[in-house]
This record gives sequence, C-alpha cells and structure tokens, in this order.
Amino acid sequence: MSTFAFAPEAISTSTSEAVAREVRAGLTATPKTLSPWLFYDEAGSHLFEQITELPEYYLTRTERSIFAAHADEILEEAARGQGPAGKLTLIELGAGTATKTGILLAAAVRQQGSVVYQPVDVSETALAEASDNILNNIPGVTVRCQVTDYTREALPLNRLPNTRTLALYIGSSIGNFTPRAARGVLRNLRAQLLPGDTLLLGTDLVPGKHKTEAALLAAYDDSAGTTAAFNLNVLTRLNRDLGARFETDKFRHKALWNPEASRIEMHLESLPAQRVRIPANSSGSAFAVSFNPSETIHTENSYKFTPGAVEVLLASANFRATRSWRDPQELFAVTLATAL
Ligand code: AVI
Repeated sequence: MSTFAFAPEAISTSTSEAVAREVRAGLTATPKTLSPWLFYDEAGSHLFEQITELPEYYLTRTERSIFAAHADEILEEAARGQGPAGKLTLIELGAGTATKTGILLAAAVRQQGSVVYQPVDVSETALAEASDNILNNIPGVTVRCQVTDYTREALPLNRLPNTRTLALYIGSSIGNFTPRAARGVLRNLRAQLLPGDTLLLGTDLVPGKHKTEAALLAAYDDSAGTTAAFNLNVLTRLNRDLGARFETDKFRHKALWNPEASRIEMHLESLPAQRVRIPANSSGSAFAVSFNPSETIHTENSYKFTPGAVEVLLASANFRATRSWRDPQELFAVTLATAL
C-alpha cells in the first residue's frame, strides 16, 4: 500500500513559485548562484540516475557495497540501542527510487519478520517507482510514501505505536548542504525522533590514501559528459519553467575541488559576455541577467567529510555517532548515530 501526503497539483504550483523565487534571488546575487534542488526536474532526475552508474561516480556503488557487506550488522546495531522497545520502522529522507534501500529493508525483514518503510521525497513519480520495486521484490515490507520537501517543510513522521525509528539519510545527500543548512536538516529530523531512535548517515570522504583529488574531480566531470548535461539541464529547465532565454551552448560545465571548504563545487561558466532575459512571473517583474566572459553561476556544493567532521556534524544536531562502516579503500562512510 502506498499513501501520498498531498495532491500533485499542489506540489507543482508551489514548486513553480519556488523556482521563480529561487532564480530571482540567485541570479541577481553576487556571485550568481542557483540551488541544486533545481537540477531535479524529470530530465535532471533521469540524468542523475545515469550519473550513479558512471564508472567515475564511485559514490553510489561504494555505498551499496557497504550495505551489501554490513546490512545485518547495521540493523542489529540500530535495534540494540536504548530507547522505546519494539520493531524498527525505517524512514528515508530524499528516498528517490530507493534502489539501495532494498538491501537494508531485506535485512530488516530477516531480523524482525516485517518492516514498515516510510520514504519521503519531493518527487511523487520517484516514490511510486520506489514503492513498486520494493513491494514486488521484498515480501514483508509495508510502504507508506510521503511526498514532502523535507528541506523546506516539517517532516511528516507518522510514528506507529510501540516502534522505534531508524532514519536513513544516505547517498551523501547531506553533502549538498552548507554546514549550517546540514545542521538545520539534521535538527529538523532530530525534532521528530525520540531518544534512542537512530540515524544512518551516508557521507562521501575527503581525498586520502586511496582517493586522489583527480579521481574525486572525475566523479563530477566524467568523460561521457553526463554530469555536464546534468548541470546544463538546469538552464533548459529555466527556459521551460520561466520562459527564460538561456542558450546552453554559451555556457560550459565546470567542476573544481575547494580544499579550504572541503567541497566539490559545480558551476556553469558563461563563455561570452551575454545578457539573458527572464520574463515576469509570480515572484515579480521581468529582469535581465548580465554575464561577463568566464563569469559563473555556482550551482552545487558537494561537501566531503573526515570521520571526525561527521561526528561533529551529528553532535551539533544532538546525535551521538555510535558506529561507522567504510569500504576497504575508504572512499565513503556510513555512520549510525543515536538520538540523544
Ligand atoms: C545527490 N548528490 C549527493 C550528488 C553529489 O554527489 O553531490 C549530486 C551530484 N552532482 C553531480 N553529480 C552528482
């Protein structure tokens, strides 16, 4: 069974208003920025799925390999903590199509016979796909979908009586927030949990012994050009959603490693000097955006963590990291934390 929190029409109206507001604020700022959530229209979500399968993009397959090796331990550890007794309910923030989550759900069913899974995502179609995949492939799972933007709205956690919650925030999604915003997301989540509930957080790690800066950069600037297409698609989206007049061949994808901030940055670099018109919309009157040659729009940060930085972030939202699992090459970490 799957339930949706509210109608898709309500989502699309609020989304187009949010796009208009975001674009006006970001493109009139200095330096110019656009929020990464704008990537995920239908084409962008599809491109992101393709990114996760690229040879250079090690994150998804590495996290999956950690789950494959340690799912039973992770679930046992989550069930062991103090707090309200009873079965674990799994909720997942930004679940998307939940492709990796199946490994954890299967382990939960092995451990406790059945499990309720509550994926939360802004995309109703992604949740419908997640729900179908899970219901068809993992007997013993009850799926309760919630269409919500957990970054901007209160988290709809429907706690079942006599259960404990294991919240999943995987895929390095936390890395797309500034440290301040990341704390906000985790505090919002923590506010919905009880002491003893747990959080499983997936984080990409900083370059190290087995991870060169070049390999990290290649994950965000692949040879097939899929990440470039993903980045440039945001301009196509603005043309469609706002009637903007971006010529995508006058911009190029740029990825760089910023070691001081410990993040990969993605930018769209304007090749010539140019002006782009954005028509009037719900957020105000028409305006033009002027670009100097080589000026960029900063479209995404992807923060990379040391194990210590993960603990500090968790502590700032009132969680205590209890155990962490890494792949043998120490590319990626999955950390279990208890709500204090
Ligand atoms: C969704 N997020 C964790 C991805 C990342 O790695 O930061 C988004 C992405 N951007 C470029 N490639 C993938």
